[in-house]
Amino acid sequence: MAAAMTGSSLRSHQLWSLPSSRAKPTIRTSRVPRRITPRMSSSGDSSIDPLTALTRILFGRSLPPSILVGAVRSTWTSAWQVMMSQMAPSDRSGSYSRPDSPFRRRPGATQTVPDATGRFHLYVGLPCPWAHRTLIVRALKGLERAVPVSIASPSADGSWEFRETDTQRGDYSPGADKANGCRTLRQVYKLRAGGYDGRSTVPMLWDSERRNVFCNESLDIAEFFNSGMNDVAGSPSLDLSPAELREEVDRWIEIIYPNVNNGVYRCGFAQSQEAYDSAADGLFTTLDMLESHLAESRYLCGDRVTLADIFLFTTLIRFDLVYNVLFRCTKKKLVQYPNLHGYMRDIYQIPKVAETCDFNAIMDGYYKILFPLNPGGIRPAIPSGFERDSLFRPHNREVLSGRKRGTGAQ
Ligand SMILES: N[C@@H](CCC(=O)N[C@@H](CS)C(=O)NCC(=O)O)C(=O)O
Repeated sequence: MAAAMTGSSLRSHQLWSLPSSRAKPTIRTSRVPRRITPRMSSSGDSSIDPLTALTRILFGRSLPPSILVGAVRSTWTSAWQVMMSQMAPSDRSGSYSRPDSPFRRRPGATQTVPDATGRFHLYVGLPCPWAHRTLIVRALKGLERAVPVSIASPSADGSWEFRETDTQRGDYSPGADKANGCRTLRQVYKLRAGGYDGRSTVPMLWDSERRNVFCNESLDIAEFFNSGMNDVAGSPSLDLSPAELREEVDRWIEIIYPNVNNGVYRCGFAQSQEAYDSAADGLFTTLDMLESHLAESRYLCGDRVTLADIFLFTTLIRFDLVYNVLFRCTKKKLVQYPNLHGYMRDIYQIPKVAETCDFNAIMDGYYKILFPLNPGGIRPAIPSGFERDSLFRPHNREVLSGRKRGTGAQ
């Protein structure tokens, strides 16, 4: 095919008359402006749509007058600001400030809850990077049977709902609320004694015994899954935050959270140029630092995967798919960072991790739902380097194992 695409053959009509058994090329030719003939310049075109007809009556074939552009621009900007302040609350400088999770578990998160099979139910949505953390830790710890999951879908207004009609694709299929039979996540939150009228976010861990929200902060849920349910976990000996590395893990999390995990949101949800500039600077300075660190170290804390890696991974796997484009994290693509891209593939290839990554759900969940950022709702193509095959390419990062290293997270 490549050989067939020379300049002359692209121009040739023969390209379009391939035998029907062969795949048709999707390259289109555009109509080249032709010499004007009296017929083409006539304005009596009966096939134009009503909107085009109206604008032709109002403005002829020229652009709308600047007074109209100005009026539409200020109306749209006001509407945008209202929608943004609802979707992404910001401080006075226009910087996104993520609301705190009201149901926290730290420091009790590390306490073991005995006999916990079936007591807890996890609510997640597949596009959400915070929920994704909990799904990965649940899978790696072998908690699938002990902690059943319900997968919510984003609705048009950005809240979470359960759709019975979605086809079942195993554990990670969006569908009904299996614990409480609710239609929306908001209804589940409201079931708790005392009700609730805050944000109904995922991930949320529901305590079926006490009929209450146990926790809705991903960090706490991940820590609880790591160490609080070992008597019912399939892999109790896997420790993603071992005592000897805990300080280092926490230090990495403290660097990654504001600059990368939340940093991409601070770029995408910025409501002033200054807020965006500062978020983008923090994000890319941190990515550059991580790129150098990961040249020497297989994972963030050496040869062992920790919670810090899982937390970084769920942002990296969405980077070129979403954040680079929709959130304007444009300085570099993740594929331009060879160590970070290899590191991301290393984690993606850990058994059970790839199944938790649903690229269609991720892309739809951002491009089709975050209306103020993408009013047309058009979802771009999967960028190269992020197709499933590329992510399964060998990463060769085993060679870094066993090397002496600095801790990096100072
Ligand atoms: N701090 C929370 C953040 C969770 C969060 O913001 N989840 C988003 C989806 S990515 C959500 O459910 N938003 C719905 C809303 O704000 O109403 C965590 O890490 O668990």
